[in-house]
Amino acid sequence: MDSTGTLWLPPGHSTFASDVDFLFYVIAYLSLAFFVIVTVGSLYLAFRYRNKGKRELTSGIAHNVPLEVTWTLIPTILVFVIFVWGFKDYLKMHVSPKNAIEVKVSGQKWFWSFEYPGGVTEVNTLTVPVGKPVSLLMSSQDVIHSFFVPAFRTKMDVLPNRYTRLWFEATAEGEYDIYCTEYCGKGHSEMLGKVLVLKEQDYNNWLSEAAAASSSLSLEEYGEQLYRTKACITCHSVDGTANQGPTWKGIFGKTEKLADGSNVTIDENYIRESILNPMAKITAGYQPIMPTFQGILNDRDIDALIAYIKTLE
Ligand code: HEC
Ligand SMILES: [Cu+2]
Repeated sequence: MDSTGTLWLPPGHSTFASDVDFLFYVIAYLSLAFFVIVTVGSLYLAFRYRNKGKRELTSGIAHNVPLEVTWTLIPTILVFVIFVWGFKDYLKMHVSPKNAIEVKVSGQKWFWSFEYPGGVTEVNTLTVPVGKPVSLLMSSQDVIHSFFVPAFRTKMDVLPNRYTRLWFEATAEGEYDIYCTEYCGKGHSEMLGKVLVLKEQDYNNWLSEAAAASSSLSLEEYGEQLYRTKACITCHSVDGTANQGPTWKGIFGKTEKLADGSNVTIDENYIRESILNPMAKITAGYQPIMPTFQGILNDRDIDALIAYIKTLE
């Protein structure tokens, strides 16, 4: 949940920000309460039993069981409550969900680099979708750094020769600061980055565009890559064998028979429609089981798949 921020931290924009702030305030105010009790108590006792000039004998009290039990039990219970509460929040923050997007983070003097699924890399900007768990697998190229995103209330050391992990789920689009919080040398204070939180669709578009731009693949090669990475391969063969879906071999330009008895020519628009709205026209002899790729494949991806299909003579 979002939180409004504290005296020390900016407004929180991750799923656990409000939990962290709440527990923080509970501990801060408890400490303040005990500080007041102890300080006021000792001032009072010092004043009440100050040296008044003449010596008085005390009654020789050795102990007071109810009082001692109270001052032992109450703090013990409080400490246990804080421990269990904090431990639960700790687990929540440290065990990443299985479906998290994994980004590889590398810290080095004095910048951050990020590697996304598919091999896209970025420096000092971590681009993520809003409302999706993102898990960071982190290591350092040189000394110890620490990855801190105050707005997400999450921080983790980044070590050489070892992986550490951190995850978060951003709850609002925007740009948030990344700091290195482990003194790592001269440029430490300039080791800054940004988390760019985008709508899921924008993130997907950005990622596939970056992937297309970063690789020197031709449109056809990129299409072949999508065929394999976007699961088309599980249902469509390219060698002529029928699978759960029709083979793609030699289909471009051919006339296809549809389940309703009509015919269509397989062209760019038919392929595009088959990908975005597979239920619109069902190929004769097949079940309507193809999932829609609306929102998963962008225009460039579709162009690439069409280009790839054209190569399958
Ligand atoms: C779960 C299986 C499955 C997956 C995954 C799948 N398809 Fe299909 N696809 C089918 C089936 C079944 C048909 C035939 C029925 C229909 O038209 O919906 C089909 C039809 C098509 C057609 C029309 C072919 C023709 O001859 O009429 C195209 C084009 C197509 N799929 C492209 C794709 C692309 C591109 C992907 C991957 C991004 C993909 N499919 C993933 C099952 C699948
Ligand atoms: Cu650093």
